[in-house]
Amino acid sequence: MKRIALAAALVTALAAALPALAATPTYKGTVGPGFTISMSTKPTKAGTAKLVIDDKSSAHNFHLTGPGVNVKTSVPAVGVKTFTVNLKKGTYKFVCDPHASFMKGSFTVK
Ligand SMILES: [Cu+2]
Repeated sequence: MKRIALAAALVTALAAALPALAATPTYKGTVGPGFTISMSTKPTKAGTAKLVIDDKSSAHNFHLTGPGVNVKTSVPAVGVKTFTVNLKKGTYKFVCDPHASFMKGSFTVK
């Protein structure tokens, strides 16, 4: 009986934890392979967000800065990198550092 009670308690704890995890919004960013940088959807609300960045070029990177956030992929690295950030009110900018004058974008959190 003890084992069943423990299992039931675990299921209850997991059920309580899962919606919180699932609620973290995920946003995708892409840089390369050409001279392009973009986010398919942009965050608009403050709070924890997961950024999945697909860096497709060894000549570019994805660098996001804004209130409380400064995350980037490295220029020579290629691949998918995930960042968890705590977004606050304000404007966030993403650039490719070597080509920041024209490979850039932004979004505003309200
Ligand atoms: Cu670039």
